[in-house]
Amino acid sequence: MANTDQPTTDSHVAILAFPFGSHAGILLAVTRRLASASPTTLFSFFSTSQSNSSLFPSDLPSNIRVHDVADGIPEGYVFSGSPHEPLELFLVAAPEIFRKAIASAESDVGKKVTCMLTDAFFWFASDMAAEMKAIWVAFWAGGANSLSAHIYTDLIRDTVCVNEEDGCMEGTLGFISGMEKIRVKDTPEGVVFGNLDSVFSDTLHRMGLALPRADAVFLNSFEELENTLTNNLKSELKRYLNIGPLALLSSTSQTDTLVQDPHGCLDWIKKQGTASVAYIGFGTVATPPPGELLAIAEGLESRKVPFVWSLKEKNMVQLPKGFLERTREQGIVVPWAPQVELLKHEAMGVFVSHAGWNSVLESVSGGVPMICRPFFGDHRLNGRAVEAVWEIGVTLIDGVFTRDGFEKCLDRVLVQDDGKKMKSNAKKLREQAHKAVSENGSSVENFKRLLDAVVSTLN
Ligand SMILES: *[C@@H]1O[C@H](CO)[C@@H](O)[C@H](O)[C@H]1NC(C)=O
Ligand SMILES: CC(=O)N[C@H]1CO[C@H](CO)[C@@H](O)[C@@H]1O
Repeated sequence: MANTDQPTTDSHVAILAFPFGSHAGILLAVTRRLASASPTTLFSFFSTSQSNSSLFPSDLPSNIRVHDVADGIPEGYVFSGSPHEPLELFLVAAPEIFRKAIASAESDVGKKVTCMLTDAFFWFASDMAAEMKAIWVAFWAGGANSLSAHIYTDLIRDTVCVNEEDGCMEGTLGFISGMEKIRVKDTPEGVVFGNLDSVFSDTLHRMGLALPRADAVFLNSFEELENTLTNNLKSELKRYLNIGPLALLSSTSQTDTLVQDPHGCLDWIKKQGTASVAYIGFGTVATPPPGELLAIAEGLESRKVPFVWSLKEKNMVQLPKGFLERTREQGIVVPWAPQVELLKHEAMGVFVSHAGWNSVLESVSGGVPMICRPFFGDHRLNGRAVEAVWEIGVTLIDGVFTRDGFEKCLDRVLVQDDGKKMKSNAKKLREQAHKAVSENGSSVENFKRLLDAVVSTLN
């Protein structure tokens, strides 16, 4: 039965979010843009209640409906403690969870789903959409390099050795157009090394095989960042749409939104010199171990670099004794920082980061060089692109902080000629990023194509 308070809808889009990390938040941001561009389309957004609660869905337009779905954790389940466990339980249960939730939403509104817009992880949406006679549009939450690593997983496995035989890890992926500078050892775990049979590795492998069947694949990036790889992926996928950087779009379209800055980071950075500040932030899922936090603190102190350090409250006790007092004039340590705004500030000199995709793109959007400390997944790949493809930063030696290693990186990026080159490369990318999201820019045109794919009714 159709409710009476529905907007008149000509199509019904089901959005299937991956309820971990930053995936659902970005998908919701894109959904908002689609919903405002197509007010007569109904968007049903599905995620777990835990994920929904962190998205603040209070001010949603009337054509977006949020639905809670189960988290896939069996009753009475005892966790073994592996960090991938909640993700894997959800992935295994996801097809049935979403099938039920979609059926219930369809009967609520009296309108069949015409498009499935899902996180790319949900490879099963390909068959599900076909059964429902709906189209499938997939959102890839990383960049082009990691997407390629998964699309070409079979080719990579067939071409290079698997599981670190023969010291082949230093070899490159030169046989994939656009990945010439990426080494085998930079690839995400589960492509050629690590556990190839885990639920997560299997999901990514199946995803790579399914995506060429998707009606469109979109991501938060811009074409000019990787021209060769863009052309390559356009030949593999039906519609390959770079629609970012979203960080630049949100600031232009929502000028009325107040920036949250509870700890006064923006007031603080205003008083600093041009390109002098180090911003240290590792996102929500990663924190370096205590020994590395110590190395960061010592490096900052010895090099006297002004800093904003975003550090979870519970980790602050691991800072060296007296560090906060001694550096009171030099920098601030805060439990949360307005990252996007900080990275846009002209005083920002270097972003010390885990090199997660959104962070990398935010740094590029601000024209800020990076020091990368990769943890897992696509971080090594992104760090490699930062260092060797775009030449806008460095990855720490052996991928971890030591006092000496961090000091050398700070010197290189902030002081030496090398760093000036990185800064100028980063500024060029920032210009291209701004162009991509301006009138007639590639990302603006791609967003129109995405809208077209999502709201066109095939049946
Ligand atoms: C965008 O494209 C249209 C149509 O080709 C053109 O008239 C307009 O001047 C362009 N705008 C910019 C900013 O290039
Ligand atoms: C439908 C909806 O908006 N769902 C929920 C998202 O999560 C919070 C917290 O669990 C709920 O209060 C919302 O109702």
